[in-house]
Amino acid sequence: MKMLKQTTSISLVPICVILVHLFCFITCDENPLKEEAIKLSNIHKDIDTDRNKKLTRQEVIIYLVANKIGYKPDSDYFKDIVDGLFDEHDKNKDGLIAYDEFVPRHDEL
Ligand SMILES: [Ca+2]
Ligand SMILES: [Ca+2]
Repeated sequence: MKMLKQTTSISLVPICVILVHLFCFITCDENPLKEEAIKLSNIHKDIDTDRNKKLTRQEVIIYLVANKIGYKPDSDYFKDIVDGLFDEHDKNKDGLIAYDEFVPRHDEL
């Protein structure tokens, strides 16, 4: 009777990644990056009204209007905010901001 260790799922992840995660978990109790990730995660959930983990321009616009960011939807300033958001976060340029594009990868919530 052999005791088999369950290593199948862990072996898919490079050990160094696990070590980095552990190191962060132990040493960075008040990690500002983690707080930032949690904030971004909540913002993403707030904007994502249909809960498909992807933000469309329409969802972003509704959110900005609801929070009175950018004053008027037809203003250039408002358009700049939306364009800026998609320029920054839509990394694969598919016109949607996926959860993984918006929230830093190291913090898997
Ligand atoms: Ca959505
Ligand atoms: Ca995208």
